[in-house]
Amino acid sequence: MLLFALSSFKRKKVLIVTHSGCDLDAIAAAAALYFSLSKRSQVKILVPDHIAKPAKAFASKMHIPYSMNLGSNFSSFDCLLIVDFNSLEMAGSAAKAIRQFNGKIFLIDHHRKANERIGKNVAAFIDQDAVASCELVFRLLQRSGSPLGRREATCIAAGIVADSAYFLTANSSTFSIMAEALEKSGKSFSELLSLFSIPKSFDQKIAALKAAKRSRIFRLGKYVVATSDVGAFEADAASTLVKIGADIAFVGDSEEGKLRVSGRASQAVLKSARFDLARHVFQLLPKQFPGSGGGHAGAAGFNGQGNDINAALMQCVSLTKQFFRGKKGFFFKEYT
Ligand SMILES: [Mn+2]
Repeated sequence: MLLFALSSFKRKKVLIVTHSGCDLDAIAAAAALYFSLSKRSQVKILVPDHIAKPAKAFASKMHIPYSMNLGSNFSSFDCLLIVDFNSLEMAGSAAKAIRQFNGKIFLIDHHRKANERIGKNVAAFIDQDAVASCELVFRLLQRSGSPLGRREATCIAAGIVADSAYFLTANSSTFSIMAEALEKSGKSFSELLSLFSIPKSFDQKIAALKAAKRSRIFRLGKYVVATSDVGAFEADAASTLVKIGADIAFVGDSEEGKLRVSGRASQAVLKSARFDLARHVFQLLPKQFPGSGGGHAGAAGFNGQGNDINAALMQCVSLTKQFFRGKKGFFFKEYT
């Protein structure tokens, strides 16, 4: 369902806002809109607080201008165009100014609708079935009869690759949009990827390999759980353990009384067992260890106080075990 057209922005001062911790889909969707609208409107992009590395690299290579802070008041703009989020919680430091904004708010997103609406005067284009906000931007440009220029097409293709996890969650319509966007971008697929791929640093490679070398391996029914400790890049190392075979990985570090644990889980365990790292492990960790934990089903973390990383990692394993205990085929053993 399309509730607005690009003509709504004609000759207006438009502020495009991405979520805080802006990812590639968000910056690419914002930029596709920016390039398209700039011909007839005054447009700025706001990225509140923080931008992820691939998104930053892409913005720099594509010459996408954005600000990280525009003050606490958006009254110099006629309207806001919110991209890739629909809850004020994701707006970071821009939340207050969005809440107080008196003009019209437009919104494009593919996340689940938040319980609380972002404002009163909102025209929202939300489709949870879209793999990326860039897919929705493509549909908006197409239905508004706006030609897809090289830069817009490049942005749309990049956002789709990133948010579909390199097409893992793609459907046939993703591929037809991708085919058109890539053709109009004038780029090959590998040229597109080079706009946002970040080579791993030396330290990152060592951390991932050390995590594998020091890992403890457990079997939980048909699933493999791995734990490890490294001095840095825990999240990265946990992803690596999942890539090389673990269904669930916990990697942590304790330093000067501070304790951090990152968890990652494979799509297989999320889907077939309905396991949720945030709910079943990380939100429960603070009962034993002072600190706070949370995140998503497949990627979550804990930050707190403590010196005993092994105890924290074993508590993660034990909470995971509790979830699987009583399920068909349950048994537990450590591989040594
Ligand atoms: Mn997205």
